[in-house]
Amino acid sequence: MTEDLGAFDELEEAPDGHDPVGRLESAASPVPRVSGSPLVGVLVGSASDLPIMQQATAILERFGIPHEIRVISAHRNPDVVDEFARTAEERGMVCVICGAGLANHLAGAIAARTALPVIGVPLSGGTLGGMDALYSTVQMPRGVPVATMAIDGAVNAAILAAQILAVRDPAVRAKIYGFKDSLAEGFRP
Ligand code: RP5
Repeated sequence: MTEDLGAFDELEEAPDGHDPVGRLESAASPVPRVSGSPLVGVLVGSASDLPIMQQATAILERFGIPHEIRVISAHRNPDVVDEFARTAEERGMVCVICGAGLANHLAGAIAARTALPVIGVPLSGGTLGGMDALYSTVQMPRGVPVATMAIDGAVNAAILAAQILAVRDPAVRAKIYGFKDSLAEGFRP
């Protein structure tokens, strides 16, 4: 499960010791452990989605944002999806990231049941290379938006979630600006 964590590896091992998110944490701290009730829920449709979607949790970890990751499928566990979506807000969540492949109905199923913003990540695992998941995530009917990332765009999903939190959280906002400075300096997550 560690084979495809390129973005996180780069954050950890940026050239010249440049650690755009981590520099805002203790310089000595490797990967900060984030505690507290989760503000961001990361859902994946299958355990096979974890290698990509753990790129999102790695970014959230670096930003110091409490989160949880759960494997629940819109098709295989519809009752769990229903329960998660209906209780996420009362459990203190601020947004939900959903990553799934093939016919990705996870993000839409969550968005149908909560007022929290939902970020969808179409995953590339299937024979159509993720175009199936992209279309099924982005082509939501009017009235039920899902903020759809690029295929396998787990890193951007986490950054967008952080930016949503940053609206009300000056500490996270400062980290976002630090991260943007690092992008201007050449860092690529
Ligand atoms: C989707 O089907 C999952 O999100 C995954 O991307 C894909 C394959 O799932 P598995 O057969 O590997 O469980 O629902």
